[in-house]
Amino acid sequence: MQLTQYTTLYRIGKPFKTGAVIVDLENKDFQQNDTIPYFQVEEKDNKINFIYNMSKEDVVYGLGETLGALNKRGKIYRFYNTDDPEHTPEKMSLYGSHPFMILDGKSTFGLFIDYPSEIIFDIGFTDKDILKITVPSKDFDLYIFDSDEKLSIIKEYFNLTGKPYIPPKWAFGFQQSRWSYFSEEEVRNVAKKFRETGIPCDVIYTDIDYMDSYKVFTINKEKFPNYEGMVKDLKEIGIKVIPILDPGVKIEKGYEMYEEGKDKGFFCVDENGNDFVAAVWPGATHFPNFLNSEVRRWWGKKYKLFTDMGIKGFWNDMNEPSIFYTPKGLDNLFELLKDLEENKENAGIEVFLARETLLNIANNPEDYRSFFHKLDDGSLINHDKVHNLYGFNMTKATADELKELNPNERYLLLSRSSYPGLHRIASIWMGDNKSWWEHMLVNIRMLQSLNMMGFFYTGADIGGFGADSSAELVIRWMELGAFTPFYRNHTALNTRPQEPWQFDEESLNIMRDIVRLRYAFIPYTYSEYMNSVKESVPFVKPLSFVFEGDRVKDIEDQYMYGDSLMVAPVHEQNKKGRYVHLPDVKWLNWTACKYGERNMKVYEPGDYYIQAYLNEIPLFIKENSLIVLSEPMNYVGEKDITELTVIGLVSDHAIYNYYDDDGTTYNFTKGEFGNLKIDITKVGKDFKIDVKPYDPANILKIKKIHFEIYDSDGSVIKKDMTL
Ligand code: MIG
Repeated sequence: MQLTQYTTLYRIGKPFKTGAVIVDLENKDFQQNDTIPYFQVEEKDNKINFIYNMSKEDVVYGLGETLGALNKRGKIYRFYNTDDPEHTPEKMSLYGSHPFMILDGKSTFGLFIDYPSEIIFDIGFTDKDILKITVPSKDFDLYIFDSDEKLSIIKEYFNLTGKPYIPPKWAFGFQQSRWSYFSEEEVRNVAKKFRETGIPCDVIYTDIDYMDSYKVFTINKEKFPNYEGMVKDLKEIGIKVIPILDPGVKIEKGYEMYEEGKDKGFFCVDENGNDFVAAVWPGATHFPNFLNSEVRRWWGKKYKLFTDMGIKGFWNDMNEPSIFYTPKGLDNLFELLKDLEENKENAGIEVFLARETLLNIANNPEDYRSFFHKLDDGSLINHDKVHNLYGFNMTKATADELKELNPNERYLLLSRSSYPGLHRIASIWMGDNKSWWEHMLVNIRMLQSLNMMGFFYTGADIGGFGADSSAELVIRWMELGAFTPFYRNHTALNTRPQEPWQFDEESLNIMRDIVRLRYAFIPYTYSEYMNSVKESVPFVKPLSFVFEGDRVKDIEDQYMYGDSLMVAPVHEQNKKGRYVHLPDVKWLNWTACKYGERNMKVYEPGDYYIQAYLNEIPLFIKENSLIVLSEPMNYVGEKDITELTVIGLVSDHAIYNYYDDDGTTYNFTKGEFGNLKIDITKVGKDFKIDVKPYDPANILKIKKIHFEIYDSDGSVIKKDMTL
């Protein structure tokens, strides 16, 4: 892969090889008195600070899975992967670390720090005009992307770290989950219910309760007497089953994973060389040492339990790694409680201290400093130094083995924890959000920031994970989710059920329409996704990546979904519409409800209040661009797509590059894909339509195209074309 002139690597010390990058750039070894562009460099207390004076107009983009605004100014972000189920605005860390940002304003440049432990970005929080990046280490790689173009910086970042992961096409279908479906019967019933209610669905997840005592790579035979049969039967109706996997291996004599891991020395060790103990779901566990390639191979082979059943999707959870407590942490707590009990007559502040200790017993920084990884060269490294790589390497174990088993077959693979580079082999969902309206906005912003990092295939738990949800919230979130690549309704233990039929008849009908609309959009979504990966352009883009000017920089709750469609979800309670900014060009407003019902109106650029009742989501097609739709189906690939509907607002000329392939293999890399170059030119009051197919491998089954082309005055011409 060729990188252009404007990416420079500044190597500081002897960095750990993280696996984030796929090219070795010639580095500029950084010496004490060297300078790097844009930043003032300061060495203090074994930390290196990079300081930049921001101008008023500077906007900071990126940083992937972080809370707060899309413009990252005004907040501190701390990269140290953590399992925090309370995504409240002040939080600085989540499950993944993505230290890549773009500053756009007076100057424009990009920066990526390849360092797998704590990094702090203070972006105008402590001092409103100062960007201060702190790395508490003298061994890391710093990349500066010196370009004025945000999209070229991103392209360069993808050249450096690799292209985004491509899931199978069915991964764009609707997915249902809950913690937990407790039995085989329950899973089968959920599947049946989707087909009975006519709501399309492609995937159902089984959360931790399918396991025997939370032991990874086991199945609870009482609750799931025939997991394999369930997988096969559901496949018959187009539903794929995806199991969850946790890294912690239960300490239990006779349990294969435990015995093998112990015998082979595959677990992380403590300072005395004993297998490190941390408690997670199964109680006391050992953590596999995923930073070692032999361990990764061992772990990867275990997925065979599922791949033998025909399972093609996996969900790697808890891999920050999440720690509920360690024996040491628990002992500290008991000591404190004992003191408390002895002095209970006078207990005051001690109660609060005990409470704090109890809360901090999970994911305690000290615990992360107290275990070690044996690397391939036999050396030991403290976990803290490579903390952010744990989930990446667990997921690498999965991906490598899936590729080994079936080199030409795509898989759906989600990880909760991540680091740059993971985006090449898998993707992430946004973790444990809540059934809060505020978290819809978080979802919309994070979707854009994650796409900048190459996590194109992502989304949040639709309806919210923690807390109970209302019908209205689930409906609005189902609308938003219909326009995110990963579309999964999921909720936590003991929360109100939120499958589409759990509310009332009217809500069910609305949700059916939404999911069907999603499926009608799959030809467009898939085509745009594949084109985005090919072109190295984010699939979801902020408006400010497409349009110029200050106004669009403030728009964070509307986004481009592919090149032609702008989505403006309603994310507030009790609203019957919302304000929408329409930049620069004319837009075709399709505030959509049902794929077949189109009440389209042409809008001039400007700001509008757009009406959108509960069953409607505001969608806008950009002037001189096109979208393609098909009839919805029960699941992706249920039927061949033989007819397409092409919709657009053409005031001049529009081209659409419709792409499709077999959806399950990598044969597209050998030219086995189909293309329709749809070219529409306005001629007087009419349109000239030209469609050029490229289809050497006979992928396309399209026989007929319905055109529905709007003129800037709102008039429409409909034509059919037979291929
Ligand atoms: O601590 O497996 O983010 O999606 O349902 C909770 C149970 C553990 C966290 C995941 C969530 C999943 C849950 N897990």
